[in-house]
Amino acid sequence: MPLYLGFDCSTQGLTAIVIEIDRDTRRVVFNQSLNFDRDFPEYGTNGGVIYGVDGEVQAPPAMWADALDRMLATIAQSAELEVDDLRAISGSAQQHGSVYLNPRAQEVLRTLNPARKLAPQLSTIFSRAHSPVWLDASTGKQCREIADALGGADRVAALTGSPPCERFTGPQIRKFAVEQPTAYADTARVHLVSSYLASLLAERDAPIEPGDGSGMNLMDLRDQQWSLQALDATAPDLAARLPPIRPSWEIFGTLSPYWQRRYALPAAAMVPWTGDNPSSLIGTGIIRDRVVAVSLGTSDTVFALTTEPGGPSSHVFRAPTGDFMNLVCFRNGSRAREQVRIDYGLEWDAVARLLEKNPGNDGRLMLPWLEAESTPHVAHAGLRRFGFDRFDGERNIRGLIEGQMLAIANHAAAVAGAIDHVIVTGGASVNRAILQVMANVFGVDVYRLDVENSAALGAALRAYHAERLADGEAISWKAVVSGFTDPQPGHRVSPNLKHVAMYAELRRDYAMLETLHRDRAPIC
Ligand code: ADP
Ligand code: XUL
Repeated sequence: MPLYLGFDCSTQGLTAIVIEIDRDTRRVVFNQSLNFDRDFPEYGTNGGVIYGVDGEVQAPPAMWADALDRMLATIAQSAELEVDDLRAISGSAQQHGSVYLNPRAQEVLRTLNPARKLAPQLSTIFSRAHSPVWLDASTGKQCREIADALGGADRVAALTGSPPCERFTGPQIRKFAVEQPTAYADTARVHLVSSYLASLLAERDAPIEPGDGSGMNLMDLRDQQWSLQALDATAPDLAARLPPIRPSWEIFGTLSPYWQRRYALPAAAMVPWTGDNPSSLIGTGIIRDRVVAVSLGTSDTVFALTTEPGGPSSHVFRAPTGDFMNLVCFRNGSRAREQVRIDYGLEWDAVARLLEKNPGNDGRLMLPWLEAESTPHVAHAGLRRFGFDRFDGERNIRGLIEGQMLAIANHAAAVAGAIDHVIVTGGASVNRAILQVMANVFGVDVYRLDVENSAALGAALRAYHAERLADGEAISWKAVVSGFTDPQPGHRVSPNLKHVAMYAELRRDYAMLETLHRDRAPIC
């Protein structure tokens, strides 16, 4: 029975999902994750990343390669899988992060020794040892320079889908080119995390896919090609250093001989990798109007499909369907929730009881900006409490989670307009009490999906879609996602009407506070 493999290399770990599809069967047959901190302690990460000075946040690209190697070993050894039936592979990765390869990389990738582990063989290929990732907020200066060169932040947004943003790849590349010109000169390729990992599987340069390419401030959103203007405003000779942009569903190679020999895997078709959010758009089955997806991962994101770009959303990306997607991203997601939980010494079930005990927190609000925030832009980190202090554990926990849900619901209006229901995914989506707050705040039903990692599922579904197209079957997206992403009544959380009006009032209060306390001159 045909198998399709999807990876998701997120901030904190690597997940792989294998789906089995034929005429009568559609099911997930493998779903496992590795956690970077726990399973790869030798890289010294905290939440998958390494915090530096002045807002710098990076991660070792060798760690991602190591995780890929270990996961493929597990897949190859899995008793449940007939790996010979593996037809196609795709993946997704945290967006915006970049990997810098030197001119020797191509040759090293072509001559990998299947008897040896992958990561040590890559030790000579990087022109920059660590990759800047989406949590990095160190490029405000470069954002302003790019905006100035292109006629203002609005012009950059009209061209690339987003104003210059600190975490986006273009400003990150500019900073590297200016501050480390020798290392930049020794860079032959700048990959996204997604296209880097795809290249490791194919042993050749993988293309960048338009969904993830939209998170760079470098791609012309409409024609889905590099914008030469944006490239010029960013760094010298950048065009020669970027891989081509190719359609999301265009097969670009096969699983390389290294992996075939190392783990006795077949020459499965390689489908371009995308970003975790565009991939989740597929993995949550968002192919309808008036539905918005909320991902409660390391970041919290809200996104929805749209056929035309425009409107007030802070980011417009290309979707892997060829349409567009609106997105907002909150930097203070699961890490902030996890931190307050630990600070007040509670397990998740105790957090749930607190949320249920006193919805609305007696009107006490918190702006949940434990770290610098991206929506709205807030450079100065720190929780802002109104009407309580840090010693009141219950109010702090409710204040943070309710504050996050109020922010998500308020900003969702820019992403999707009117909303009939919400699909929720990501690590925190298993927490029903959080989903109840979300349903009460939105005032609509919230559905959790069977498969919690919608990015990896989306990648497996994209692999299936591309392989079917290549085989001459004009398959629709509805047919692709059917049976995997249908909201189940048992997973529905409905708003409690007793609380909806109260939260509607709190949403207005929260929006006012946010306006008062956000940065006056936002970068992004
Ligand atoms: P990412 O894909 O961004 O790496 P995940 O979507 O896997 O992240 O989510 C990981 C997060 O899920 C953890 O940081 C953790 O705080 C959160 N999480 C796990 N279990 C729960 C729970 N029961 N309630 C709330 N949050 C949870
Ligand atoms: C989106 C964003 C994050 C990362 C990590 O713009 O920065 O959601 O993709 O998940």
